[in-house]
Amino acid sequence: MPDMTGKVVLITGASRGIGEAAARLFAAKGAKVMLLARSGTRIAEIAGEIGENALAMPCDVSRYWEVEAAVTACVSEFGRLDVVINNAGVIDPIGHMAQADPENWAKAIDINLKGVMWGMRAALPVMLDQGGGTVITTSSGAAYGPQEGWSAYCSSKAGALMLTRCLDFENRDKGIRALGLSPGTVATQMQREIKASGVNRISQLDWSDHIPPEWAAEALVWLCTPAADPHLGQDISLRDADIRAQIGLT
Ligand code: NJP
Repeated sequence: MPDMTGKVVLITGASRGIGEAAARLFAAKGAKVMLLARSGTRIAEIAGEIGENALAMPCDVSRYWEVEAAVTACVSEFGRLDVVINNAGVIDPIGHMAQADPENWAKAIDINLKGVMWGMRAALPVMLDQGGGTVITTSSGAAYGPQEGWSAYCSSKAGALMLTRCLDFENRDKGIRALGLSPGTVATQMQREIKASGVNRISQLDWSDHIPPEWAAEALVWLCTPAADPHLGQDISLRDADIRAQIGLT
């Protein structure tokens, strides 16, 4: 079982789903956790339940200055920053490109793509000063191929994967571990929104097809261990039976 004692982990999109499960699991493994999301009351409740090793700060990842302020607060409170989980994400807007509302479409890019870059940009100076750190981005199968109605989501996730690759390319030799997690389909609010849309084959999946968010959290913890080093600069996929076995998910 990976031990995260003494590590400081900042998690975006920690108000529910994969991010909430990750905050609880990293803390259970001994880490100090900083929870970020726009729903300030909810993350404060979760941090309160976790206890003294958790802090919450409202943050919209599409605003660089809010992400930078959160990293500064994390370092000032916990003294360092070992892991960033760029997990915040949205599926909206779902719809065909011919009818896309330009502002809504751009908002998804602001969150899913620019938000990932802001997490990397804000954390890197701290991590480089410390001599290293791990940056994990919650990726998606959508980074690799189109899905009907998901042009914003697919293109933002493809871009975020390229950010992981660029981060690794520029910084691996400086101790930065850049990785992505493609979780498969997970039983969270995002899948409820996908189901409600009725668009594309993923909306037709049965709820029992989805993995629990706790599995994705286990994978995020595993990605912080040297066992994941062969995957630096890439995504791992929880659809891969060999990866699941290595993590201990059955
Ligand atoms: O979704 P959900 P998941 N600034 O909707 C936050 C990827 N993924 O846990 O701000 C800051 O329960 C939002 O908080 P709030 C997916 O693309 C999923 O499934 O309070 N935070 C909430 O905490 C995403 O990257 C599946 O609304 C913002 C969280 O994001 C990650 O997994 C499959 C924000 C979303 O929680 C977590 O998604 C896959 C902002 N501007 C990849 N906007 C899947 N579920 O099947 C949103 O391949 N958030």
